[in-house]
Amino acid sequence: MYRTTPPVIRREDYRPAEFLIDQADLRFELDAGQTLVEAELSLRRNPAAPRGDGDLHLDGEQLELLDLTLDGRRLPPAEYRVDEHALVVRRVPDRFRLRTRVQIHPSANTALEGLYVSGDMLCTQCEAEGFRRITYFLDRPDVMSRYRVTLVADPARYPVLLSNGNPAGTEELADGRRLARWDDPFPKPSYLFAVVAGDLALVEDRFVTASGREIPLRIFVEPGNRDKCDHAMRSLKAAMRWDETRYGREYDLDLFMIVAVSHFNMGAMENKGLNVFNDKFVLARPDTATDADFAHIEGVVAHEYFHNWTGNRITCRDWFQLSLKEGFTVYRDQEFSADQGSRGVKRIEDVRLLRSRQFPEDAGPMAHPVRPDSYIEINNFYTATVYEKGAELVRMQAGLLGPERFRKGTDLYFERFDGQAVTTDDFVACMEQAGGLDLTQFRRWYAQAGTPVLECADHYDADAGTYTLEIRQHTPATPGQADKQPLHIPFAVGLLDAQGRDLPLRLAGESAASEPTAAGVCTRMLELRAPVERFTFVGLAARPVPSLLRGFSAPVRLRYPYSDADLTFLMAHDSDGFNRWDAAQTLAQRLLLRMVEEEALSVPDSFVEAFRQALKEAPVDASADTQADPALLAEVLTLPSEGYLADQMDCVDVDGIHRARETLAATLGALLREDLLAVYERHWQPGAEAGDYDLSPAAAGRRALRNCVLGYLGQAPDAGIVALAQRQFDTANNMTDVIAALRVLLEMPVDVAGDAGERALAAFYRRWSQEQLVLDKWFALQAQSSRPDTLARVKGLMKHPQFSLANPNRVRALIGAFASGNPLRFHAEDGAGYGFLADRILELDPLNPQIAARLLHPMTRWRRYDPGRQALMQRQLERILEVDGLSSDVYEVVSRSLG
Ligand code: 0A1
Ligand code: ZN
Repeated sequence: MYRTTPPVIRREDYRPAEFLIDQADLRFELDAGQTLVEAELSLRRNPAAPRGDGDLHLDGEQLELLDLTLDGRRLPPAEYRVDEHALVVRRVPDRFRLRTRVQIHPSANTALEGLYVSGDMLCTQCEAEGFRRITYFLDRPDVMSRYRVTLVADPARYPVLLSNGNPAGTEELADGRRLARWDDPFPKPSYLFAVVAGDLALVEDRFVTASGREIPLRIFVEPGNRDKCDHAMRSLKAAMRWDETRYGREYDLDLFMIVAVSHFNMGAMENKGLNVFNDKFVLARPDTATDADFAHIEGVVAHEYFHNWTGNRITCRDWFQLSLKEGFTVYRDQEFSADQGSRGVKRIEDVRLLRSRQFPEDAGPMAHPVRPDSYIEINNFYTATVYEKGAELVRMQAGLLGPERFRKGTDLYFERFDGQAVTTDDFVACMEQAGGLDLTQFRRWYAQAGTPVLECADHYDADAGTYTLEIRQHTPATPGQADKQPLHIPFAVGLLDAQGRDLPLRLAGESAASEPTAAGVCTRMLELRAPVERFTFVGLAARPVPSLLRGFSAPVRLRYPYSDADLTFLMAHDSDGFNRWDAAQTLAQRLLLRMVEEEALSVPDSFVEAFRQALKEAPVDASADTQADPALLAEVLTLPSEGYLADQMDCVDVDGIHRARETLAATLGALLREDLLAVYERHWQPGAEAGDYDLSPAAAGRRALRNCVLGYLGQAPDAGIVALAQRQFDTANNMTDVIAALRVLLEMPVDVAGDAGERALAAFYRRWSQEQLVLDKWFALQAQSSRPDTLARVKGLMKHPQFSLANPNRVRALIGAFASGNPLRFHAEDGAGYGFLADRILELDPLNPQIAARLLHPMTRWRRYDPGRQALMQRQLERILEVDGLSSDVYEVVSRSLG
């Protein structure tokens, strides 16, 4: 907690550690109230580091030091000193053993960093700097040690005792306690350390690796959740196989474990051999989890597993290199998920997330490069930029190299750096070498913040049969980075003829054209380097329609003066599924932004007809990545979100955006009623709903389409539509359909639906009041309601017996869903939403600074609103900043946003 300004950590100040810890032997006497931690560390001077003052500085926070010996000699107070952040041992030898004994208090740990209590269990979270709350250590990722761990606890409370690595025996002690030993043969940084103790239920399976080793797979959950682990286990096995076939990476320990905990700040954590998960990314049954939940579980389980190679075997030199492991691992999990279901839909979802989270971040006060230059609190840098933009940088390199050379590059990376702590630059160097490319200019992507803007213009010369594309790039200034350099940008392009077919592509100076593939696709990867680039295609008998930035080949904002007719044409014909979707989004976005400007604007017939056409073609069965895929069609029919529209405006008109979206949806719902009902009924299979539930991507796609259609019908409701939603709510056997129906019922006006929404909500609560993850949905639905009394309702729910500030999932479900998921009500003109959020942040900060800082985000972009709202948000931010003893987490976010 800081009274004065907390220190800034800078990348340029990186120095190798003066000491290394080769071996760490830890003994825990575990108890919720107080735990004793004894550490015996084998230290030596780092030959690669210059000699410092001769003292050893170990990180340590909130530890009570009970005992300290060096090579067996108890140290007198004159030979060491302890402060709030460190233990300094004076004049140590070049090689020695240091033994510390400390006491810590898990049940008092509300920050959920270090060793803490979740429900009835004890667990740890050490990334980024939580290990220093467990014992004195060199708590930095470039110090990699071998750990041997002994856990001692009361077997009645903590029968299961887990740590990293391989089990090394258990003992029953004379005093009735149980002892368990764990040995991790792979050197690792302290942030990957983990301990779990509890009365846990076990689900076990096996995986045989490529080289024939049989690995037990164990998922530990709270008793009562054993029936919700199938999907996580299936995902884990699929991820293990995928990493072998796609990257040649085999699992290395004798055992792999996942533990699901109910109190967790983030999604999950890749601790070596012992991944600890927020239980929402493990537990799922069709009746408790939606298709989106199932997809997230698959992605997160894979992500954490993939970290075993990209993060654990090869880790980060320092926290500025966080994207080394996160960007690459997100890219890997995205590709894995793409291979499990529809590749086209997955790309759309990923880009939607990038545009709705990362683009605004890159355009706001928290903008930072993928490899940041400085931070106050590293926990604030687990961002969409480091993760999602970082993944796009890896994707671009994979695209520039092509699959074979990219695989050579990753093989080289694993071979060269196994067991080391390295930098993003080391990664790029491997790609450069294996690809035989010069990525000097590409490296700027890691150093430069902000989303590049590409302005495209074109010219068709009928006489010469040439078509010239001119592309200008510029990157807007971001805090601390006024001038930007041009980037190396892969820019995928196709040209369509009047029938919508891909044309063969030949650039001026080339002897032959590239021809469309058997599937009719002809895409050319252009590479932009200069601020302005021109490309001339030859041999074109007529003016083509360009399909630009296919597959979203680079994380940029594209500007090209498409006519509405061009967009409608691309939406119907583009061979690139992503661009078909993007054309529909651009069309809808343009119309919506015009409707925001002109309140009375009516929806053009052409727009309604484009939707009608898409609905008419709606098929029953999925065939991946074609127009005929119901999941893809659902994406095409989904209007851009309020947040995304806000990001397109210079001054956000909260009410205008909401009104425009509602008006457009209601118009479509009314004018297309028959077509929508036809699609709904075609995909409504009462037999299937009552009987077996189908989790396949195809079935999930049908549900997505049907629920999208129901959403439109619900915007223009009558008694028939109310009955339809009611029937779905009452009879559906899966959470996807139940929640979709409930959302529609809740949003319908009372004069049409009566109290159907409230009754459904109450029934939902009665059914699920004991299932915490389902209850989170109940809280979130109410917090996201567009009803005028939502804030009052949220305040009421804070007093609900099942609400607790101590559980991050619950806080996110209520406060987070309101502040980030309900722009209309959060940004109410009177500022009540802002005052409410500031109060909650001040309440949470002393308990859990990470969660408090994350909740702040919707307020950090205050400058983008009208003067009235700006002033109201600014006042709340200033009010927060005035408080004594703010955490460094909240201090950094608030001071940056005001700065
Ligand atoms: N490395 C994890 C994310 C994570 C980061 C920080 C945490 O605590 C502050 C917890 C988890 C991942 O990428 O999955
Ligand atoms: Zn990760």
